[in-house]
Amino acid sequence: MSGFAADAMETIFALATGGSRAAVAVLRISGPGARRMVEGLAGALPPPRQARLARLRDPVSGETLDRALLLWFPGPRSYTGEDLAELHLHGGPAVIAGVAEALVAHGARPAVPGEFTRRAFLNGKLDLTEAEGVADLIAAETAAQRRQALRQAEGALARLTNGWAARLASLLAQQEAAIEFADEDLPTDLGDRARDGARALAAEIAAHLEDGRQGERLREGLLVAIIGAPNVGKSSLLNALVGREAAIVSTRAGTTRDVIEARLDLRGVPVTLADTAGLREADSDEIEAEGVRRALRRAEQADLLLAVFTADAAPDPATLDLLARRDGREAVVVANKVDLAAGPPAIGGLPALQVSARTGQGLDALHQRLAAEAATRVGQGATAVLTRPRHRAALNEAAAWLREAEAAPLPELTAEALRAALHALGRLTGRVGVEEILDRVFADFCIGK
Ligand SMILES: Nc1nc2c(ncn2[C@@H]2O[C@H](COP(=O)(O)OP(=O)(O)O)[C@@H](O)[C@H]2O)c(=O)[nH]1
Ligand SMILES: [Mg+2]
Repeated sequence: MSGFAADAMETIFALATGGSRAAVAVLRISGPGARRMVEGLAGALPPPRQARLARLRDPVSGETLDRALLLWFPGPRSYTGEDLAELHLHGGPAVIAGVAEALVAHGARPAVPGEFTRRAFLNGKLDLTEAEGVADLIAAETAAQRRQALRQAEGALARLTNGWAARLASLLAQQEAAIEFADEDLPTDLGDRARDGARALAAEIAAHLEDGRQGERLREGLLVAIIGAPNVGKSSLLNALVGREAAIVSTRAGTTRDVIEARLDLRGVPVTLADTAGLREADSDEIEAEGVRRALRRAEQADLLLAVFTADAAPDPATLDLLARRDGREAVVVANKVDLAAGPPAIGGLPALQVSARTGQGLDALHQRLAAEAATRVGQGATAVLTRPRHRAALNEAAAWLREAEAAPLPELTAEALRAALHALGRLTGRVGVEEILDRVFADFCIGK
């Protein structure tokens, strides 16, 4: 912990905007030296949270480096909780380099990735799940991802977890009271109440765990694997769906050898479409054989299979076999090349969408079908609160301890398990302070001791 204290003594700076050339670059400076450094650069600070145009000067030569907008956020009312200044510079590399050098001359150092948000966390401005939400918001590629990340950054999971932690702490307090003051004049059913409460809480947490991993899937994006025999038009369909030539199309069977992936925004849901090598025995060609192995692996990992057949030939056994063995996972079946022949209405027991990658026939319907499948799997980012495996692991652990608390044969063991459950919730938010919560709960627990 002393490392953090030493860190917090340092004043850090970083570009808040991307590194490429732009009209404006926002540079943030945070830490105890921010006031002195910005005064050194700009002369005087504007009033808190008000923008002012300022001439920034080199501390040694006095040369003007830029005319910039300056904002001042005195701690603790800032993103990091520390004194923080924002410089809206002209976005050229020489301007940025000049100001950065001047800040280093004043004793600041460049921030490491995530350091501003780390300081915000350490100063209690946000918890771990909110910090993760901020990271997700910055990475969000689609509307549904943005919605989910924003809710997370605004504390959806934090509020839920803190609510559970508060209830859990009061159960623990009751249980400990039942143990410690066993011979005093307390309600005798405190232990039962704690166990009932543990059961209810475990059920509530379990309900949130049964969300079909929607949040995690939305965050990562849905993986759709395109599978089928060589030459049925898998690569052509990928290209048609993403609207560009992402994969090479050729009359030569076995052209696609590695897995080619393209991102697609399906009505707000991010989807990775994986085009794979055609499924066939490729004993003469080692590279193609490896391509087929990769195709099968990707098909195993996929959330959804897009099985492609060609309307002008019988369905190939390898793809039919893979479809039959997809254990429970959804598959969309397509009969391609319907410009050459009418396709069968169903293949492998599933209705076959009639499409032509060449003429575009049926592609809208395919697009809609995929979007609907994606939406049922990940939603629109409006409900799920677990967005990372870390969240799931912590809640699984908490629920397991709660069940243990309920079943424990001794009051001491129930208390022990409740405490462990509380710790698991604490790790989720990064606020482990069990003792702190207990102190608070005990404080208004009326026992004359
Ligand atoms: N007539 C017709 N030809 C197609 C269609 N889709 C793809 N092809 C052709 O079929 C061949 C194989 O296509 P490709 O996308 O490389 O198939 P892949 O091996 O499954 O990836 C190419 O010559 C394509 O131009 C279609 O809908 N109609
Ligand atoms: Mg191909």
